[in-house]
Amino acid sequence: MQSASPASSTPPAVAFVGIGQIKRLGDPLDIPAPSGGCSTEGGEGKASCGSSGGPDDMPPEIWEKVKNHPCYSEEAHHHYARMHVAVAPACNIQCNYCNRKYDCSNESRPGVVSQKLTPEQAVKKVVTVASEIPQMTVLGIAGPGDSLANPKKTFDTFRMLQEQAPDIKLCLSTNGLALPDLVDEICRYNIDHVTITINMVDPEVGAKIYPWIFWDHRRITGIEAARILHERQMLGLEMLTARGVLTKINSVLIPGVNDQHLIEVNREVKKRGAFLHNIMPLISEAEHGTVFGLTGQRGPTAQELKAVQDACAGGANLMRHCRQCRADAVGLLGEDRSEEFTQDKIDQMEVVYDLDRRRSYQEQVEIERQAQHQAKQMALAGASALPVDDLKLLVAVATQGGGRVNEHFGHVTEFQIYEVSAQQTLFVGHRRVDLYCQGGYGDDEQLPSVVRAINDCHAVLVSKIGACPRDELSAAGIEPVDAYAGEFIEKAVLEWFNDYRSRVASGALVHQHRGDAQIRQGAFTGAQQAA
Ligand code: CLF
Ligand code: SF4
Repeated sequence: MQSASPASSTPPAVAFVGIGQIKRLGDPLDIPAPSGGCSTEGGEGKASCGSSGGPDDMPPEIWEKVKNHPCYSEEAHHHYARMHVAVAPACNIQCNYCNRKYDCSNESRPGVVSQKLTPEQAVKKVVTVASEIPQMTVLGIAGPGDSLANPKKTFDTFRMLQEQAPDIKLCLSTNGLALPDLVDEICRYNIDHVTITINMVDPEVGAKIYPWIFWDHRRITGIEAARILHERQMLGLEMLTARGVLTKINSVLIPGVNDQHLIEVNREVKKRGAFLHNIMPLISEAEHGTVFGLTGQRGPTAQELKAVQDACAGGANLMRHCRQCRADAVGLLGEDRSEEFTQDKIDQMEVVYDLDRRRSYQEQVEIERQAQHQAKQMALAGASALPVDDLKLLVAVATQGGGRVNEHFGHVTEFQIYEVSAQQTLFVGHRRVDLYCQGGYGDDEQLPSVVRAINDCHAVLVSKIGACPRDELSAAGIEPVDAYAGEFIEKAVLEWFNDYRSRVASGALVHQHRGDAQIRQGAFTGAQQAA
């Protein structure tokens, strides 16, 4: 773990401008309660809903907003897809992890240039995708620059889409500089979900991340730039909270710059009503041509990322299923179908926006989710019938979606990782791996890297597995399990866990701690999958 930035431990000397008020950071705010809403107020340790919450954890009107948003609900990301349209090329700030030749790395993996669209092209693309993929429920504008530095293109897209496809949820992501001026516009178009990238609440930390901002018709640098950005971000967040817009905060974890400081960020955004906090690893490579890439600033290891996330427990709820997707991503999180919807292909497609078909698909999904929820509750009841212990371990799951164990070990490009105890199963992340099965044959050279990627797990649940990987996993101490093929994931994980505990209790098995995993970072893209 990197040491805390010296600046992060001292309270900032600057004041920030609230809604018609001036307060010092850390002072209590008098913001109105979110209109309805999942309260994030309260002291640390107070339970509140988050991306892993369900209908029992939040008011019905909030559940309505999040239940089919794949980023705001962890459960939804197994079933529902999002898409982004790259209509916003300009940006009003500079981040040291960004190279303007590439997508905005606040919401996108740097290194992949998007096809930029006009609002008209974008709307046609969304309607086309929604006709083909009924589980696509959310349109996000996340770059390739900043959505609110391009307000006309962003809001024209939302306005036109709302007229043509009113059932699609609207979502945007911003660095926050222009946000306070545009909150009314955001509310006018019923944009219920806004992400603000907040990497600091101390301008001295900010000055290490942002070399300049463009503000009030001039370029401003240094601590002054970071201070203005910070004040605008806090004000924008407060204004959104006051209007009942669900706000997610993205933070890029930069070791040695803001790692420990993000715990304070988490606290401050919780105070201001943020719904979720998504702490993402810095992706930094020299070939991206960013300041951080060229100066050798590294990204965090997966263990460092998890340590900061765990240290935020009790604060704003964390999102842990982010895939750092591209500004033109299409599909379920973790898959990218953008290649199926390039402009030339869309020009050839006949589009019929069939709202009934979309609705009936989504009704089926809701039935499936209810069954999934009930199965999980029953498995949890089974767990609590066993003697109490404090065992908590990780399980890797091979899935191709739908919330079920339904992928062959050899076909996995991403494992989902669950932390399981007698009290709960919790999605804690994903692990990208190279395909083991190449054209019908297992690639034995890949196998050790797959094993290393899940080396901290006690078991891997798959729909099927060959003899060779089965032996290698067992030799490494990871139990290969295909007994739950087709079952709901949480139920399967809990049932395996109960069985494991019974074996330990009977002496048939000695419980042992696992080692560390070697985890690959970065977004999952079609190109990487094929490579
Ligand atoms: Fe897109 Fe972002 Fe909306 Fe989601 S993504 S604008 S909130 S619809 Fe999601 Fe992608 Fe992570 Fe963003 S997985 S990078 S959090
Ligand atoms: Fe790049 Fe996004 Fe930062 Fe703008 S806000 S500089 S586009 S990463």
